[in-house]
Amino acid sequence: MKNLQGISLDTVLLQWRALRESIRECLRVTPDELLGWAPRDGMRTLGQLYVHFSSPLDWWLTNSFKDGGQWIPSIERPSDDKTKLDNDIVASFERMERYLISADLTRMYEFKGEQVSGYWIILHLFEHDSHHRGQVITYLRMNGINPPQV
Ligand code: NI
Repeated sequence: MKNLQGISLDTVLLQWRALRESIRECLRVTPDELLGWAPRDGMRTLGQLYVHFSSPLDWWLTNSFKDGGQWIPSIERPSDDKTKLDNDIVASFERMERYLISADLTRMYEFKGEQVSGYWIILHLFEHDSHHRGQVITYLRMNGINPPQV
């Protein structure tokens, strides 16, 4: 089986950075009045979805990678302020990049009772961003807003 660790971290970060820029573009075309909108009760609002791009990265960095930084739970972050949402999306990714530059991704970490590698975590977080960007795009289209091209 091919060893995926042969993919350089630079390649992963290049793709991930582009994904994050696309998420920021979604935020730019989101009207302020839609930040509190959700398709139905019990689902995250659009604003809460944008919070959900920064809080999980901070969670992993604080609790698993233990980079010494802070994690603020989603519920304590404002979801109605586009400038703050954008700043947090950028800051959480820059924090991840700073950590990854010197990280040993072959190291194993505990997650839900299992051992996972740093590579697994990065792939998981990339997939998480991609999944929720799709959700944001669906929300935007349901409101007649054209999302950026992927
Ligand atoms: Ni999620």
